[in-house]
Amino acid sequence: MINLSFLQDFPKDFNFGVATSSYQIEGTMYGNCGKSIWDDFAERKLNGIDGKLACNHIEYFKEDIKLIKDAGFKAYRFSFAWPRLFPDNNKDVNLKGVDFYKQLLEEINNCDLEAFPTIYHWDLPIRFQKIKGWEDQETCKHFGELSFFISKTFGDQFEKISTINEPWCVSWLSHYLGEHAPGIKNIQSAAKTMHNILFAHSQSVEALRSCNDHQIGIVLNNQFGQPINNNEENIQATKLFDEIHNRWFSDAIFKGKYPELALSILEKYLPENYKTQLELISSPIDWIGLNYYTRSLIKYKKSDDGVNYECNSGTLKKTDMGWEFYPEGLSYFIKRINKEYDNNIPIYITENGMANNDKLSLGNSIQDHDRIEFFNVHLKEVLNCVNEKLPVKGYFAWSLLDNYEWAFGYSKRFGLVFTDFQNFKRIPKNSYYEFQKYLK
Ligand code: IFM
Repeated sequence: MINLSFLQDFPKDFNFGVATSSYQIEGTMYGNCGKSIWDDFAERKLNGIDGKLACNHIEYFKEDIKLIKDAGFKAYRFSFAWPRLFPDNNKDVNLKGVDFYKQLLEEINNCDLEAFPTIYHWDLPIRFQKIKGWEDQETCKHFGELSFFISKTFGDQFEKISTINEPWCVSWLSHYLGEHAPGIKNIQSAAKTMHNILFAHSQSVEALRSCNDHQIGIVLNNQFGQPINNNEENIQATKLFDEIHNRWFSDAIFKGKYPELALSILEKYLPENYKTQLELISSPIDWIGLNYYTRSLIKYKKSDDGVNYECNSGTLKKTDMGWEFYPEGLSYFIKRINKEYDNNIPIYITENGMANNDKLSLGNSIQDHDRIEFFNVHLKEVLNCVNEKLPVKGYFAWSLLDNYEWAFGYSKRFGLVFTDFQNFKRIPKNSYYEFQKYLK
């Protein structure tokens, strides 16, 4: 029987937590929240399926924090919604928004959980899209101001903070592949945002350092790329995939440069002073967050813009997203960060989890056995790394609740806790109880 009994073998100070994000759970119709690029994208591209209600976390947050506490987790990773704090412009703060995050942080701390806030998890106020959003460095400067505000207003309630969640998704997925808001498909926009989102990170780090004594990180989503076979052109294509998806961000942050192959395609679209800005981008951080889900099989495919690859899925067991179980990739990236980038930096697995087609069965139980297996195989990789004395300090399951899974709306369930979207009832799944059994 697959279980999580080996959680007890982790060191006592290892930080187990759960993660969520603002737009995915809060509900934008509550508390004077302003509109974001996701409201606009949902209206244009997703038949209006948006985060208006989501999990109504705004009203249910105390219940949600209690669920985290009762499972025995020690940390909670969440994000601030920029349009909730500044709905109409960059000056007038929404007191209801401030009040919400103050209450949330108070509740987290009263429950002896460690708060791990993220400043940006994709809900950019729609007003910025009028100046081309992340394509314009004005947005980055405002992001620095937002970071300062957050640190000054809430900074006594947490030690660790991350600037940006998954810069690859903010840039490539949203401006080249067009799958996320604002839904642009254009290499020039993609290249600009690949750089600007890192510049925004640097503005945030500078603002946070000027204000408080936080331990600052950034959260990168790494995906393992494997050539579909050993043909030389597929091996090269995989190198390019890895540079665009992964190394672009880690090379910039830890080495102050961009990787060669990707740069040879994207450099012509970058601002002239990008090298000077890379100096700021690579200013030291205190920890790194790694989100990990799956691998892709990479095949050469000619494209006019030079992005000569396509991603395929293999034959391993898959989640409801169609993503293969490939736990070896998680330890691969932990080791790579440690060996190739910084052999001291504390690493937190800030997201890992799976979508499953969960159904309520008789007696309100949810038998998400596959999810327990997913956590089992991935957490074993993490434990091996800990035993090899790699500086992995924590692991956050994605996600506490079934929530708004972006372009998939409410159809993909990632939660340890089932959300009934009709009445906001929360029903812990078997995977929740499995963590509880060994963490409590
Ligand atoms: O739901 C997302 C989350 O917002 C960012 N990382 C991946 C998750 C699953 O797709």
